[in-house]
Amino acid sequence: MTTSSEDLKRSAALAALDHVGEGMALGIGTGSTAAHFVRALGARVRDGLGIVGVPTSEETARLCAAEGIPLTTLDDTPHLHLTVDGADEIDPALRLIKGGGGALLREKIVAAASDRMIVIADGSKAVPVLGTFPLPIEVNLFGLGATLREIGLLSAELGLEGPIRRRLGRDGEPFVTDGGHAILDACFGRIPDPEALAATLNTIPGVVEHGLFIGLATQAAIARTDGVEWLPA
Ligand code: ABF
Repeated sequence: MTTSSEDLKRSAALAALDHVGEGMALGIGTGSTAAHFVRALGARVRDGLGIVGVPTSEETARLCAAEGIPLTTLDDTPHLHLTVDGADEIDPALRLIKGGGGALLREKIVAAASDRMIVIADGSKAVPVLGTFPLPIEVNLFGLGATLREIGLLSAELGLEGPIRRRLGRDGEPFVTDGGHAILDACFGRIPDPEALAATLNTIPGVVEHGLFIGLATQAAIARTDGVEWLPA
């Protein structure tokens, strides 16, 4: 029997669910892998598990509501025990690219409010070096052209070249995040020094947040056809 990519995503989600316990406050991720986690968590909640969740997007909030998962906010619950979320790329040092789903700002705020973050993914997301997946950068709409130019100039100083494009939605219109911002996708190909790029992006005023998650993930459950690999082992 062949194992589909959805089967693998579900396996990773179920592995993370084993780390969820009674009374936890959870950060709940966004994307198709996180959606498997939400559905499995919903089944546990309906069986009596008492948790409360903070969703990382409006989309996840809707899915949680449909599953009957009790939700709260970081205003009412500013400290979370665990966040479970997907990623677009994971390197061996547990550095991530996130934001392909456009939810990176809330995802990063929620992850930062959590004691632990488990990343769930199929094996295609594990890479030796970040950057094949275009890096999402969330920017304020004001001054977008100037911010894009500055990102290009400062990235080039780090030796990073490649097109930086404003993301469009499925309807072909400019994509707007839950926070009302634009996303720029930076196609660098390889990011040998993610810390340096993250530090540089953090200095640009129009950059709201970027998709480099460094020092946030504590574990990753990576599902392959022969089983779930945990990082660190
Ligand atoms: C979120 O969803 C994002 O940070 C990431 O961009 C995306 C991964 O989606 P999927 O699980 O559908 O590949 O976790």
